[in-house]
Formats: sequence, C-alpha cells, structure tokens
Amino acid sequence: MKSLTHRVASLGVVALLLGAPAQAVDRSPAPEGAGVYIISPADGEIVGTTVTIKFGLSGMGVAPAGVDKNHTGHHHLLIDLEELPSLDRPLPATDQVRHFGGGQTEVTVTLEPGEHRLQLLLGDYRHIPHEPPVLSAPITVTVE
Ligand SMILES: [Cu+2]
Repeated sequence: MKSLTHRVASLGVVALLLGAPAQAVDRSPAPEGAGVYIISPADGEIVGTTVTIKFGLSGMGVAPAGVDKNHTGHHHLLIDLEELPSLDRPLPATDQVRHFGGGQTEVTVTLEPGEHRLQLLLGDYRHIPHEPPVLSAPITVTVE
C-alpha cells in the first residue's frame, strides 16, 4: 500500500512536470482603442436558422492567418462559448471557436432554434489573441 501510494505520488509529480504551463508567448500588441464588434445581427435580434454575421473591426486591420503584420489579425467567432479559451496560446478550432484565417469579415451559419450567444475575438497571425485582447461585447440572438 505504501509503495502504491508512493508510485501514485511519483506519477503525480511527472504529470505536474508534463502539465507545466507552456512558455509564455509574446502576444502581439493591440493598439489602444482597438475594438471588434458584431455589426449584425443586433443584440437581442430574432433571426432565422440561417443567419449572416458581419464582423467589424476598428483601430486595426484584418490580415490572413500566417501574415505577420503589426496591428492586424483575423476574426474568431465564439458561438455559445461559456468560458474563454486560454489567451496566451493559439485558439483551438472547434464548432464553438470558428477561425476566419482567410481574412473573412462575415459568415453565414445555421443555428439551432433557441438563444445563442455570439462574440468575436481577434487573433494574430498565429491565432493567439493580442495584448490586450481584442474581444467584442457578446450579443444574444434568438433563432426561430
Ligand atoms: Cu485563427
């Protein structure tokens, strides 16, 4: 029992080492006053199941992923995401974190009926949010 406890403890140490935070990355700077926002739909709007979401950006420029140019980035649409992903590493690509690495400024999505929360987060050429993060206010739409 004692040795098992010891072994479990050792495994715990190894797991801690393996799970140590990745090296902090240098996040790309965002200029003061930069902002991202959802142009449409409007917060609280009732929309159909197929909805076009238009992305707005001020104080910065849109550039495709992979293009390292100061004060630019590409959009990420967060759909019904309850908790923000880590901001010091590349954003995951999931159904809830959509990347627009081609520099797109709108998307048409199909959403299930009900309430949905939409938010935009700009990422740099590496898909890493800027410092400070350029994050929109969330909006809620009701799909009917
Ligand atoms: Cu991205």
